[in-house]
Amino acid sequence: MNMRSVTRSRPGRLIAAVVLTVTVATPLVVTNAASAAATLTVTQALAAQDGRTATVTGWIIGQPTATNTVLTSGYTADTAIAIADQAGETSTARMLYVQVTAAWRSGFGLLSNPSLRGRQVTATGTLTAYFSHGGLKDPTAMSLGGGTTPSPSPSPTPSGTTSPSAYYAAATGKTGPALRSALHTIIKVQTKLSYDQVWEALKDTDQDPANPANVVLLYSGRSQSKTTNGGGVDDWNREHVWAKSHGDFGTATGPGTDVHHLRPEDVSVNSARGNKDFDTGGSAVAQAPGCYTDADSFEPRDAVKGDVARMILYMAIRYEGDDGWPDLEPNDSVANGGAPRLGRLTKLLAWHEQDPPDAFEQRRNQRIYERWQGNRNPFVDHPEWARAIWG
Ligand SMILES: [Ca+2]
Ligand SMILES: [Ca+2]
Repeated sequence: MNMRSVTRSRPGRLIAAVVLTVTVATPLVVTNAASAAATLTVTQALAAQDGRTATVTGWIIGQPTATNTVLTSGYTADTAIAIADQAGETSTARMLYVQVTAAWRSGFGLLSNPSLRGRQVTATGTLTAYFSHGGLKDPTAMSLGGGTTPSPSPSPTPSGTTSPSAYYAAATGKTGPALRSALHTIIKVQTKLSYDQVWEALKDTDQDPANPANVVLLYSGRSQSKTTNGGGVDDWNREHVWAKSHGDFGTATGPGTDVHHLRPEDVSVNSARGNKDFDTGGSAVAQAPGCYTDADSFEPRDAVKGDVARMILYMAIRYEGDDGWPDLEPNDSVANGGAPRLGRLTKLLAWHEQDPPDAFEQRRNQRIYERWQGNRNPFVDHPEWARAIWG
């Protein structure tokens, strides 16, 4: 049996082109859009494998036959399809395996309909493991969309994302400890990246809006080529805004690879910040105009003071000590050492208010949600929640 894994095949494309004309003549839209619930991307569905019912949209990649095997030609059954946020996806880790139960096989099985590879599909069902892999089972609705040609764009469709109001439904109207707890439950559902994947993510999340070949460095504000990442002089590397020694979480998959607080920064500026707490004052930092540092603290430039604060507040709520990582909390000290604490909270709250979220920060939050982790920073979406929790 041909167990070829994910590869492109030119003959397959030619056959697909011929069969497509038949598909167009007999539309396969079987139900109307199911439920009023928001539609998830594949990234979000992979982050929410908790048995919930959800509607997910993605591109059909092939037929899963084992945990890490997806056939892209030579299909053997109509019983399952693998879908992804990008039509050209090749990593099974970024695919959702969708069970195709009997009622849907004649319309959506790849053995019967090999031309469906590359088509966009929307399915409603239970988010739970399938083939020991992120899955959607027992579909109650399936439909095709997106036209007959896969979008050349690598971006998922903005319309396929949950609106912040639906995302935060369980937190709405709460305050204090109840709000903290509701937000923690919402944002801890996420895809976790490897430290290597963080490079790729930052090139997307921190892209210079004026130059897509560049990223913008957090403290220095410099726009710099995405490809100059590394450890050399004037390279950019991965700055942990919540310094990783504060809780000693390192760079294993977890808080040390959570891109909500990881940012591109010049190697020497990253070093100048080191693991210091945040506070005002000190002397000017070389290569980072507007930043200051002294023996025990670092002050970011005005334009990102609020960004820094919201990243720290995110970390406080995301990490509550219940999933094998330390309970991270901001406090008012600048002598926290290795404790899972970061200061100074009073300054961070003031910075949060003087520098509210801007378009760059909002886009970044949205990209992390849609494309990388499937979770959001609540303080970018709802700045008022900082005072609702910390007074
Ligand atoms: Ca800002
Ligand atoms: Ca915490």
